[in-house]
Amino acid sequence: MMGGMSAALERTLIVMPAFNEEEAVGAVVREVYATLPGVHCLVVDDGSHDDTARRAEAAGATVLRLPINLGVGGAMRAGFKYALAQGFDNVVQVDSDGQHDPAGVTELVAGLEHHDLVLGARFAGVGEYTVRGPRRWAMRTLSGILSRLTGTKLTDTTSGFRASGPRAVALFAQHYPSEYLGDTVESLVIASRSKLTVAQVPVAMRPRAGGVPSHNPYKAAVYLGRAGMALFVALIRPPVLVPKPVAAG
Ligand SMILES: Nc1nc2c(ncn2[C@@H]2O[C@H](COP(=O)(O)OP(=O)(O)O)[C@@H](O)[C@H]2O)c(=O)[nH]1
Ligand SMILES: [Mg+2]
Repeated sequence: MMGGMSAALERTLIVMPAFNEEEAVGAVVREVYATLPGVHCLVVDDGSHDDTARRAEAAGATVLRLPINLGVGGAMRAGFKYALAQGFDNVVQVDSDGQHDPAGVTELVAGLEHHDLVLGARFAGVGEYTVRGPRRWAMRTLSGILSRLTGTKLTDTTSGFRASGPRAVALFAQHYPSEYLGDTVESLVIASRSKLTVAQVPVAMRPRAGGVPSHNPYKAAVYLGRAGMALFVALIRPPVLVPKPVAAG
């Protein structure tokens, strides 16, 4: 069992989207390597104005520097393309601010044995992460819709803490939404329409280790409308079908 997990971790690329995260990114990269032996770590520095890239590199990560800001979705798509080109089977998104506990990655990757996409859900009874106001309401509504769509109960569809298996990596390298806050939601629609299977596992969420969140109250208020439209657009798009990979060995 342990051997199986470390082999799976060696085939896993941790992708960390980062925008002006110089305060936290170095420690997060170090924690990822300390917690997950054999894993590779790619920080996608999305046009930061600070020392993010240098600190990530100093901590041992491979750094992909985007010359202009593409947003989290654009950065993740670059990460998926990199993973595909370098022959990684799995991608796990871990935020650069320290909110995602690398210890949760093991369970997310274990879930890939049976599913194409495994979400780390923050409200499934572990930890104390809370969100208030319209963002919370939006998250609940979206979770209801997406649970029906994916055929499995999802309670936290906006979580970026998630693992993608080979079929999801191939799909997301081609199609990954880049709209603000729409990436997490719309990618689930794209996955379910491409007949990928989705599951969730409970994870604890921590406070940021430093720096400032990218959200502000106005943007969060616009979130539900945006996400709703993203959902609609994703639903009218023709599905992308990904062939099942031939089993190795
Ligand atoms: N690539 C990229 N990453 C971003 C951008 N904005 C935020 N991030 C990263 O995305 C992750 C989540 O952002 P954060 O502001 O903490 O959002 P929250 O945790 O949902 O409040 C962090 O690792 C940020 O560094 C961006 O414009 N581009
Ligand atoms: Mg955060």
